[in-house]
Amino acid sequence: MLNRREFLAVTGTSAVGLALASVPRFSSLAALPLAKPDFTLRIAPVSVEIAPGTVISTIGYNGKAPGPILRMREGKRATIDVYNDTDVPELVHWHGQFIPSDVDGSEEEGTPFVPSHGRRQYTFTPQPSGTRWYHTHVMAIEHLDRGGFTGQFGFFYIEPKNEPGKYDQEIFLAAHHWEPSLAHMGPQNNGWEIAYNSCSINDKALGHGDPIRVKQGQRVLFRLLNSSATEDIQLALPGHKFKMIAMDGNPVPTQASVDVLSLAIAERVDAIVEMNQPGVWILGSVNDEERKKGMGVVIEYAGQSGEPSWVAPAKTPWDYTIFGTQEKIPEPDGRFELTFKKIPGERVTFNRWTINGKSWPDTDPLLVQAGKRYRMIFHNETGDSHPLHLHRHDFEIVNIGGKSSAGLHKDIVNVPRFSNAEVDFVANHPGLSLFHCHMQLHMDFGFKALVKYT
Ligand SMILES: [Cu+2]
Repeated sequence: MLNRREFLAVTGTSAVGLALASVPRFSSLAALPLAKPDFTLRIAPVSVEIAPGTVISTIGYNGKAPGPILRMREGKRATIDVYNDTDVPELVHWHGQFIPSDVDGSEEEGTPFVPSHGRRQYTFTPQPSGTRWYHTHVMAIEHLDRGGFTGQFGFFYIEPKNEPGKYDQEIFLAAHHWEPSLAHMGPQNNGWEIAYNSCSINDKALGHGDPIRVKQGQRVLFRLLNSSATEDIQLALPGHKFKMIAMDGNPVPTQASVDVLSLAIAERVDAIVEMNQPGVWILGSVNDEERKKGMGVVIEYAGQSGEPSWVAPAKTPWDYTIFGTQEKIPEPDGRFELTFKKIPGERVTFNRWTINGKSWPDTDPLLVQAGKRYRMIFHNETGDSHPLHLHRHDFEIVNIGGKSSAGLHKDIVNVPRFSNAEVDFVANHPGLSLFHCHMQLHMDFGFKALVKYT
């Protein structure tokens, strides 16, 4: 793929371009309630050495990227102080949580920014339980040192009353792409895309940092996150299978096992691996080039040593429906037909994206009434897949690419290219809720709409 790319001279590491008024340090402190925080996040520049000589200069949380794993208890109110030591206003989005719009971390919903060199307190009651994540929700536009391109992401685990499935080790792994630059890819009329120089799982590229140490016979629960701004990933661990426990934090009705995990942008997977093939292995991207750039981690059995092994898995199409059921889904009270199209950037700018012929901020709001069930019918008339996200609610997948499903609740649904999908949501969280594609270049260039309660 790389040899077909024509790299532009422009890179994303340019200085901040927006002339944002700087406010005095901690100017907002006086306005804060006095609640003692359960957690503190500090947004600040950070250097992450993902491999010897490969130092990523980015923005992170608490001096790290990814940020700390925040463990909360479902239903137990939590307060998080967020300090912003950067020169631009920031937002922290609590992805996959049913929380009020004013703390959800979305400008479009009216959440206030964390001011530059200021502080803001987020207080909410976490629900539902499961593997969620927190991340910045600012737009990047042409600034490849902002938004999802940065190290502003971390796990946010909401402990349920009972943990489904027994396991011996719990491992959180967040995959990310680093060092973005603008590139030309795809057809002649296509707009700018993004290429990356390096990748990591957590804060290390493949082959660097400590391996994950396991023992034969252990059941290891992997909580995986694709925190990439723009790339879907596929991961495999040769000789082992992943038994799916939860997708996007929600337990799946059918715990099917697979050789390869697909994670669209912002998706999470909780999967159990039985360690029954002693050796030293690579858990990594099935894409050779991406794995060489660092997308992987070494799994080392006790008493084993040597170079880690990689064996390419057989190609298998990803199919959400094997984790669902074929039960009957109730008829919705209303339907939204949504057609997605691309306005090509013609190699001189970014592509633009439309929902029913309109780009944000002109997209029509989806008007709902509390307590009712709605079906979103997606018509993807573009050559890209789109990881669609609805804030403050979850989707139940009804149909994906012509296959029906039930019982699969997700907060991201990746709609394949030139294909259709149907998802239901129950409008039971009044307040503005943002619906958007989670691909940074798509959300920043028009692919957004609001769900409004009437
Ligand atoms: Cu998209």
